[in-house]
Amino acid sequence: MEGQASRVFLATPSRVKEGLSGMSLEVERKFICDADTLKTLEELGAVCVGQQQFLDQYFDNPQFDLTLRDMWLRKRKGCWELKCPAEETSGEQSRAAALCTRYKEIITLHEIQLRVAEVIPDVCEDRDAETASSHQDESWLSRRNLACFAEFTTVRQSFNLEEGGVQIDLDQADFGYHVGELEVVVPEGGDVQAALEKIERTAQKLGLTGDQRVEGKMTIFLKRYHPEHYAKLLSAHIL
Ligand code: V4E
Repeated sequence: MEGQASRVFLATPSRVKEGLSGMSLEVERKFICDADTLKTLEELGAVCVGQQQFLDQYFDNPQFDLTLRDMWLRKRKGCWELKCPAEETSGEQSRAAALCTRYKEIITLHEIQLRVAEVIPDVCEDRDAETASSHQDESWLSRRNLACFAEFTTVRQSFNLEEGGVQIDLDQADFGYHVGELEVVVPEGGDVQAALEKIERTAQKLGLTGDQRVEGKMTIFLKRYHPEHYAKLLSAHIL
């Protein structure tokens, strides 16, 4: 299986973690999944730990002020999430690390609004209104001219191998794109290098030998359906 990409995300991907004040680090590597992937997982003794379906809706303003800063605001399962680039940490010079990108994932609505406000000014004078908003109240979007630019549904199957800590997700997007992800969540200040090594070992077990970056669902979606937006992100070296 040629062609894969790794990413590091500062993240709290599970809703269960929403109450925690600390931020965790999510290390992620995409890979091409084909008809043999499930067979390989089976042969390796991988355990299916769940299947889910979710709708992702991504938001930006007409100038693409968020995505041109590599900030990805989305609504998934009724909850807001913001991914933004994280600073590089030391000791990540390996080949696996060279394939990584780093993002913080913020899931607290107020924190998301503060981050968005740093980039897009509020057209409304009443700034207090924002502090009162909820996941249901979407007036903060219009105050910043934010609208949905991409929407797709994913069916995700998740697997674990015996060596703990690496989640393997096989995603099938409703616009006909399949992609796999190897993911390790590291607590804030945790050992990123160890996570990268775990992912590398899992990648080797799966036979992922290539070192080409594999495109994510959004990249393919924009390329197909919003080529102008895609071209801007490409020339800004975001994608
Ligand atoms: C960060 C990002 C985007 C937002 C979507 O991120 P992604 O991890 O692809 O979402 P998903 O649903 O597959 O995973 P989950 O969040 O459920 O773990 S869209 C583009 N980016 C940037 C980006 C990049 N520059 N390079 C690679 C390989 N991936 C993403």
